[in-house]
Amino acid sequence: MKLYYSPGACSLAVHIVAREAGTPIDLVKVDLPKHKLETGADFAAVNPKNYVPAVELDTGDVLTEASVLVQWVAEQAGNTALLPAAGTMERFRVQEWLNFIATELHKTFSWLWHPETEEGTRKTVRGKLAARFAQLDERLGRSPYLAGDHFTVADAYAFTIVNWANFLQVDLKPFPHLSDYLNRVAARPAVRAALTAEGLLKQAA
Ligand SMILES: N[C@@H](CCC(=O)N[C@@H](CS)C(=O)NCC(=O)O)C(=O)O
Repeated sequence: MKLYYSPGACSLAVHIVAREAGTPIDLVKVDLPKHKLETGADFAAVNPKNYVPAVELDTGDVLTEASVLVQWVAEQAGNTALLPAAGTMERFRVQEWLNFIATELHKTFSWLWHPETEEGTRKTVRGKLAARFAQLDERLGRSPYLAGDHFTVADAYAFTIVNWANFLQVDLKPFPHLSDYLNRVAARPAVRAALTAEGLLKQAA
């Protein structure tokens, strides 16, 4: 299985889940501004949507969308801690969070990555994110992870997106439970391994 990724991008969520599940993956780096692979090949030939993450299966099938890919990897591994069994309330809770992260956080946050986004829009985006962070903070004041007592695929995705705050000067100080959660998730061995493999964390000497 190949994971097309860019360091620290939303593809990191899929990478983390693969490492948490013990699923071997081949990482293929994508130059996002150029939409090229390191070989110089066009990424659009793999994923016509031209964005990461994309997973290429051994069958040659290509699957996309972060919130779906994290579920696919956990399901293939049969890991019901990362993704509870289909049809259960616990599964729907995880999916509820995945959709929240995709639609309320990920795509809102994306605006801050674009240099052409104007200051007025940036201010609106920061306000919307602060409201969503307050909701996450409230939740994480009641349970250690989003869906309850255990780390799930929703936490891999939430960590990946909320961690962008550290690169985009978004203040997390007003959200102590969320800040503590980010630190706890960042300390997980699988997360450290994924960050290190993406060149975002120096290996201990
Ligand atoms: N709907 C997609 C969005 C993926 C996405 O926004 N990917 C970003 C990186 S986090 C990207 O590759 N952007 C490059 C581009 O759109 O040109 C998903 O949820 O996976």
